[in-house]
Amino acid sequence: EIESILRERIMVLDGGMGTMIQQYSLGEEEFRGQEFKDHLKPLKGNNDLLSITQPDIIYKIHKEYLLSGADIIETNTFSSTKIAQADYSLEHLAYRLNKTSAQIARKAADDVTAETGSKRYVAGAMGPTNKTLSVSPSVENPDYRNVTFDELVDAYTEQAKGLLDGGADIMLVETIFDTANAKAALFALQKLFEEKYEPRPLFVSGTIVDKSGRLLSGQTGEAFVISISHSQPLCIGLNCALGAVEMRPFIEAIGKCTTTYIVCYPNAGLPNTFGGYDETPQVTGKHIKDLALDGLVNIVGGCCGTTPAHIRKIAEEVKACKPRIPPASVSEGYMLLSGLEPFRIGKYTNFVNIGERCNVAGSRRFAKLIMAGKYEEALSVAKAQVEMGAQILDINMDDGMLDGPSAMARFCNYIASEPDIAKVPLCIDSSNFSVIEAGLKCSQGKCIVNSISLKEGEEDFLRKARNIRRYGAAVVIMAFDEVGQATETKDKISICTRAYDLLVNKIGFNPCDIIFDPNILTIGTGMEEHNLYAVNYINATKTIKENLPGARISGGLSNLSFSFRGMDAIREAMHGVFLFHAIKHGMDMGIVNAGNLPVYDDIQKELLQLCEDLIWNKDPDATEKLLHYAQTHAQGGKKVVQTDGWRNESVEERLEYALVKGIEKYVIEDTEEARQNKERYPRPLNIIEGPLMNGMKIVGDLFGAGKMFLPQVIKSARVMKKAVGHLIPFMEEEREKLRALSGSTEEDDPYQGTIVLATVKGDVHDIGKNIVGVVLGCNNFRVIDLGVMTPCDRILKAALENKADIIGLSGLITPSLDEMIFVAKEMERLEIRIPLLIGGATTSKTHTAVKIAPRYSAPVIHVLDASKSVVVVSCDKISI
Ligand code: B12
Repeated sequence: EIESILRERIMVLDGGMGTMIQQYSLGEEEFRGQEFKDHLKPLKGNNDLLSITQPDIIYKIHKEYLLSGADIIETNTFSSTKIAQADYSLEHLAYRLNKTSAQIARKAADDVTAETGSKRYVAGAMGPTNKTLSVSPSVENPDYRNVTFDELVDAYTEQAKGLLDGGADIMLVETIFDTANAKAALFALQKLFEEKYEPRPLFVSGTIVDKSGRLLSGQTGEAFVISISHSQPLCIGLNCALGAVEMRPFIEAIGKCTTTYIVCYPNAGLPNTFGGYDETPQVTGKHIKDLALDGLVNIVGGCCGTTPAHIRKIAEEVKACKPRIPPASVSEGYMLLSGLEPFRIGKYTNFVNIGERCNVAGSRRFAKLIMAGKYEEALSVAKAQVEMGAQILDINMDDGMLDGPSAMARFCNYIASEPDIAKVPLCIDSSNFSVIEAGLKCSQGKCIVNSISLKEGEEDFLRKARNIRRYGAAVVIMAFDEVGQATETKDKISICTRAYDLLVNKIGFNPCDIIFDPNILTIGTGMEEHNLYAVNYINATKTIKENLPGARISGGLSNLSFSFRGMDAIREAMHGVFLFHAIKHGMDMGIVNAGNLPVYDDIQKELLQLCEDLIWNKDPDATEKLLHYAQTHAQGGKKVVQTDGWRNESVEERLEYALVKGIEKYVIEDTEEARQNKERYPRPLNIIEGPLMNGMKIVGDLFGAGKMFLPQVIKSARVMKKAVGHLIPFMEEEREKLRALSGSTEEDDPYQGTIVLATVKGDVHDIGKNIVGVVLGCNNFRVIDLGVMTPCDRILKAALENKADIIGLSGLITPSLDEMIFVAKEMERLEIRIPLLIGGATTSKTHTAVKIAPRYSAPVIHVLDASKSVVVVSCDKISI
């Protein structure tokens, strides 16, 4: 019913309750009423209690909002959980508070429905409580929490029961500043809807605390949407903390990443110095109308500082506006995960590295630290992996000497305290389901569970899967059933197919949340029956990917080479070769030691052939031969020392080699040698655009072909940056010379113009953009470089503040193209009239012309490389 109204028009929610109550200037006595006159603690300020002690006032406020045009009113239950009521020693009252409040709101809504003939609804409000699951209240103990997930689920269950029994039509989890708390509320609601109550539409509303665009617990809006979407809300949105103007970019960002309807109920502007709100109904109404006119909202209302007058104005303003049409699909076919930041695995994602080192069974160093209780130090293991390119972190605490659940919870809490680590999603890894649950209960992001299987039968499997879904996680399914672990291709396929069928067709599990692990088993053991293990994995992977849409494939790589323990060079070569083929056949991700994977093309030819033979089982003596190789060639299996033979090549070849291999040692020396060759490279920029770009192109090709992995590309990027860094002073010197030649002095305005440069939101590539910045800087442009992952509003704000003459956007991944379109659209909306430059490897002349330029009526120019950027920005025709 509500959904059909939402398709037709923008609905209106009520405004602030607290502000309205304040107008009654109630004293302690009125808060207490008859019933609580002897209560031991002060009760003034416990607004929710007024539903019991002053029900007429609450009814009147509801009615005022309804008569002002609100379609939906919120129950007076923001703090009606036993956790929040404990402040007043009224925890025992929680159920009654909720039921009574819902009944009052129900009556008000029904009365106004009868009076006006237009149907009104009651939203059962569930607030965040006064405790946060993701943030420690103690500075000294980052892992300490003053509430548990289970306590929150229990409290929210009781609250929800009261609201539902009292007649709420909608359940509204709101003012979320910690997604983990919200996940507990959603967990409670999902369980109630599965077991006891007819499901009601769910609205989920987060609170972005400031202009950083993050919740208090550190998540971005998009990561928040990913973390709560498993609960299938009808509506997602934002409320509180900001006014409509400040909220706009975040509402827009959220709207772009969800197919749900959007609810927006901001404060009446930002608070003044006394904490009050000055924004008038007219101003709030206008801002909300702007959002509506731009098709960004489906439900609007107000939060702190808003009154029935605000709601009346808002209702009037949006009456004639069309509602936002939610996109039919967003990230269709993508696996969506989140830490503090979103992580989308889709077509453009290369192999995903799951860092394996935070595993007590797999890393001696990590195990030692955990056993000694040195969790803070153990965090450095996690951090190093993220720095080396791990995009997800596997955490495993399976050791007989550890209390698994508490070790897992403690480490996850520590991770939550370290944003550089917490930004990536976690993979909670255990063979014990209670350890898995302990990890999920401490993670605000959308995690991966590693793993469950059909080992204990279907019932156990589905029970665990349903539970995982309530926690909002993706899941790894091991190819293991009641009979045992699948080793043959056909068994791997049939177990995975059966599991998929149960998950997708029986319980409606999202297929994009399923990852199969068809078991990477050890080869080269000397036992004939193990010879086909790698082949079987690869073949099963191919069939599973072809036949089970949405599902991904993962695996633990180190198992493969277990029989070559102690021979790191051999093991790494085996891993490199295996991954190269498995990825081509559909392997999406793997638990690997990020940073220790060799480049396929780098593996010494003879070793490569031996690994190929072993993996594809082409030679019955492959194991023997590989062992022999290890003993004779690789210094007892230790890593093969890199020789300096390449140093004899030409400088161009040396630079290329250093980039591809990620060797920093000689790069400055070589760059300098190239620079000295003035005949070939008259300008330093020629070196960047020549040998350095050529090297990066090869890196890109190898990366695209699955022959190089992210950690290695990071190394290449460092080498590139070092080389460019060496050239910068010379480019500046060149600029000074040119200035002197042109006769300009220091007193003259040194700048030809100002350009704001940024890599767009969601994109981390900055090498190209930095070069453009240097080149323009050296050509007398004032460059304001906003860095990477820059949201549109920051770019435009910087352009306006600095009176920029040009905006330059850089982007190297496919999603950046859409972001660029968005920036162009926003520039048009805000009537900015300066030229927009588009650059970066994925951008193109055609895309710029067909997709970006039509969105913006001022010039939009695609620029192929940094040297062209000078010509373009100096061209009179583009300035207006
Ligand atoms: C280095 C690199 C990385 C480094 C980036 C380090 C850094 N600090 O920049 C790291 C390892 C972090 C990385 C990460 C990823 N990368 Co990457 N990366 C590359 C690589 C190999 C080289 C890019 C580069 O620096 N080139 C050299 C510079 C100088 O060239 P350029 O940027 O094009 O810039 C020139 C011009 O385009 C122009 N220009 C650039 N910007 C601008 C702006 C303006 C205004 C103007 C005028 C001109 C201009 O001037 C520059 C100089 O002439 C490319 C491969 C490639 N062929 O591009 C992949 C590549 C871009 N990456 C890719 C991918 C998929 C990723 C990841 C998603 C991988 C993953 N699985 O997670 C992540 C992205 C995460 C994210 N959210 O952004 C794909 C993108 C595919 C796609 N179409 O989406 C590529 C193409 C590789 C591939 N073949 O698969 N990557």
